[in-house]
Amino acid sequence: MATVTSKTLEGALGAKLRLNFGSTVEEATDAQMMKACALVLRDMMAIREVETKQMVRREEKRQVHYMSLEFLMGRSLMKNAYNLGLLPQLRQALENLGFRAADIFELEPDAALGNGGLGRLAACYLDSMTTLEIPATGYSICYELGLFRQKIIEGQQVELPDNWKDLGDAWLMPKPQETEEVHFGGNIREFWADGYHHVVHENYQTVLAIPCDMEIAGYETRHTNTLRLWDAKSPSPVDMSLFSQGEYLKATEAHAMAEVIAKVLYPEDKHIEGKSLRLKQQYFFVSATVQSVARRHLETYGTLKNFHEKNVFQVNDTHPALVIPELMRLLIDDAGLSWDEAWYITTHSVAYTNHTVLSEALERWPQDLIQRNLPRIWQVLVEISNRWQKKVEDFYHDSTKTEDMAIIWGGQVRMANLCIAGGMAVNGVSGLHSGILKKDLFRNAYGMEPWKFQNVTNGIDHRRWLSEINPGLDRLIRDLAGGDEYLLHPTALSRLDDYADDAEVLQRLSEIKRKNKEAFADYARRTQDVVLNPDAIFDVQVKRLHEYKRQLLNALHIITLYQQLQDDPGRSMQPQTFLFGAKAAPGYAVAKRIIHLINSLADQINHDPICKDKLQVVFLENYRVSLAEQLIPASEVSQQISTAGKEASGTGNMKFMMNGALTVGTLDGANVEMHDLLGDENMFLFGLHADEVAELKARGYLPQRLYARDPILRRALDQLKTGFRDGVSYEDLFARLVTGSNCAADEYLLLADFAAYCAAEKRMVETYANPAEWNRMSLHNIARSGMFAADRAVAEYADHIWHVGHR
Ligand code: 26V
Repeated sequence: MATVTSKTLEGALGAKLRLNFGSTVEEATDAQMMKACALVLRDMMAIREVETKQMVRREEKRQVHYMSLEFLMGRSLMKNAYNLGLLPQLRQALENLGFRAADIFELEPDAALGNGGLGRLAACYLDSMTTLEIPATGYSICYELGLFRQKIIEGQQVELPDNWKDLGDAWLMPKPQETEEVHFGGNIREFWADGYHHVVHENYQTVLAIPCDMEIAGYETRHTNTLRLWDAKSPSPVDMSLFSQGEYLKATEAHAMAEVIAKVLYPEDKHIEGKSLRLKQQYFFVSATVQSVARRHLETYGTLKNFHEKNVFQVNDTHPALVIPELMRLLIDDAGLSWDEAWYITTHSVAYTNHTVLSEALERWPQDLIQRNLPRIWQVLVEISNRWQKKVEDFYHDSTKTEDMAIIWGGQVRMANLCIAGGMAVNGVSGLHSGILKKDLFRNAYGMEPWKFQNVTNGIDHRRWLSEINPGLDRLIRDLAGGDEYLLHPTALSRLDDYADDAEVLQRLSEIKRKNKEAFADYARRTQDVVLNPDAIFDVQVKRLHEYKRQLLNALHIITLYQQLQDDPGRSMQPQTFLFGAKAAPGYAVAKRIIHLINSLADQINHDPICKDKLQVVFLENYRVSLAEQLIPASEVSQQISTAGKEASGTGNMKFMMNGALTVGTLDGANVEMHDLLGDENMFLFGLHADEVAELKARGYLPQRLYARDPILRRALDQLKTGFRDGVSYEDLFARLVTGSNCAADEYLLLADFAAYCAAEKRMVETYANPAEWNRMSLHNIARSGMFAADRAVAEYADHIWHVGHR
């Protein structure tokens, strides 16, 4: 392709504005300009996408189908321009046309089609799969409303709808000619004819699945992949037979049922509710995907018998688990294969990643829900379950193991066991987590089929999460570590270690951080209406709000610091600014109370003159990808303080490390691997280890004792009861930690880790007083972070699970 200059882009943008909005450059609003930019880049990617598809077909390559109910994409304009190598030209073109590039970028809404880590991981992997030139497609639902927008009103979370498509749909390309039909309800008729057993699904309701494709550009490659988002439509606006009988409302029911499927992303990320709509979402996107992949395969190869050689479905947690019975159904009912042939193909084309060990998040569906909504899938599940159960019995001859490994049991369908039975690989997302799967959660399955179990430690898109969002640091790395080599070879970052004692380099690093802090303070003033003190340590905890992540432990420590300051208001101290960002699932009452508490505490501290220039607490509203992109480069301390054994991996931890923040953390998830790379001396580790947590719980954990014994802890906890100047008492949170109510007190062992946490924070602050030491540690963190690039993780999937080649 001819080189694209800013002039070419100016011409293309002008033309788009005329053709799509009937507007001149002078008349165009920022929003129109943002859309025009998206459309111009989309055109370029569309051409490449066609070429990529032709190549994949011609060379008969094996393809990866990454199935996930969530893709937390965030913004795409800057990212796509960056990957296409056009970011400087686009900036220039916008300025030349009289627009502020930064304003245009900031106008783009986040595509928040995900809750948190699991969805963001899928987005990072799409980037890496494309950059590594792996033929891959992501599949999900084209939710009309993404994750809710959070407002804080009087200290409390209020949820507002996220209408992202108003502007964000510029990236979507509807492909109505590739619509699939998905069938719900009805009944199954079976009969014998011509010596064959026939199965017919009758009286079902049809929902149309219409693909809306989003192109994914790779970095320094023409290879282009697709994120296929299925939109749900009813085949007819009304049921004419009911309509003509005068049943007007009833006539529109099917229509409403169909279209509600793609209405909204479920905002619960750690708790499953057996909701029929959620099941319908899952089957809708699974069935549409399997049909569309099989259709393309048939077009290319004329048979499905080699399906597993050319396709692999990666299922992101169990949410797409119905891919297993759906593929079986299609191979048997539609393609006429035998059960054994179909099972061989299925169990050689599905791989499962587990993302949590929390029992409340393990999917189990009431069997009657499946029976009613998916009658044919239910039959297939029963057969899979029976055969699996027999295999387990023959292997173990142990009824407790049969029960533990069962797929259908006690009126429920257990999706993780289905994935283990029907998949060729099962992996966890960090060394510790994969070990827990083998030793604990899935120990019996591991005992029977150990070869299926693997680990792939998570990774992040370092081009987005370092180079794109932290241009100052990017420049330093290019100067020191071999130019842009690290962008495709992230371990080149390790060359930074050569400069550990170079005072000039360390000085530059600290100036970059200082600039980023000032830039964030500016952003926070504009968008959050808070004034941050850039002389203070930026100590940050941003992630979904969950008790196991222990935001409340962070808050208790801050209460202690405040109480110490009250005892001695003249005390000189290193100023600290504690920043929080977190959304709580709307139905998770305790999480919402913790948000309220943090806001009450912030209100108290920020209004107390003794805290001026010493202590500050800020709850950032509406934490999301685009806010993370501003905040992380400015952060100095990364709080990763989950109860050991609970956080499967964490990926925020990696983003902070890569941007030179130092971690205060427990030995949990990928923190363990960070610690392996960094040693005790380059992070602030504290707290019980995973095995100690288990032992303590087995012995009988008594938080009341800690409350009685430790006066500092007791005083902080008592403050929860008293509350703060807004007069709200947090006695309920106190009870949850100390006395327990309907559950055991302090499930996540905050009290057990409190003293160690305070000590770690103290070490951190002491180290901060020595800038040379701090900057050296920061540089070392960046240097060691290459291991956490998604490119490494995706290459491991490609080599050990998918068996596909890559760049
Ligand atoms: C569960 C459910 C239950 C039903 C409603 C919707 C929903 C959505 C998500 C989930 C599973 C959440 C699991 C999850 O997000 N795990 C996170 O995955 C990250 C990527 O592997 C990992 O870094 C985090 O440690 C882990 O908590």
